[in-house]
Amino acid sequence: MGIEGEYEPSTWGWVAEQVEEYEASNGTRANTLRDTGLPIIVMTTVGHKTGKVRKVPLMRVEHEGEYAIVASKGGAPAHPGWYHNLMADSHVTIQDGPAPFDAEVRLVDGDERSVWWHRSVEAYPPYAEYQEKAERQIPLFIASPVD
Ligand code: F42
Repeated sequence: MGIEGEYEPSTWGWVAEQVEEYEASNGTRANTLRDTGLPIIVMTTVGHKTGKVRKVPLMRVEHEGEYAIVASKGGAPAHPGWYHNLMADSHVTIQDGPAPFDAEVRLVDGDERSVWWHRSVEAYPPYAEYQEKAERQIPLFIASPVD
């Protein structure tokens, strides 16, 4: 099914460049966060206000084919813009390697969130610092592939 429409790159240059190089290389380049060497994925959403296609690199937190989507924005006080896109429309595409696939996201809480939060911090330890810094609970979605 995919997501179609006009792509609007992020206003953050380093983010837009990472997406561009990741897609151009089918995920073989720009597939880690800067100098951390830790792997990323690229999630595509539709802007709930603009209708434009939005692409966000995120840390790769995978478990049995599902992915954590951690709306940390580096511990910023406000949720990232894409959080609102996911709340309005749960359909996304995820690229983790050469080909994107369709997925549905759902916001999780309670025990389920705890389990995935631990997995997320294991994959990318700075999430713990971001949570301490942020005066909000960092939203965590799970993305599950759909046919
Ligand atoms: N961000 C995370 O939150 N978690 C991660 O694990 C993460 C990892 C990561 C790895 C590599 C990398 O390059 C970036 C990484 N980021 C991570 C940053 C992430 O990719 C996003 O850039 C970041 O979360 C900020 O998202 P944002 O949507 O707030 O982006 C800003 C800069 C932006 O470009 N915003 C747009 C704008 O014009 O300001 C709006 C985008 C948008 O979706 N607009 C909606 C629309 O309708 O089009 C409206 C949204 C609304 O506010 O209601």
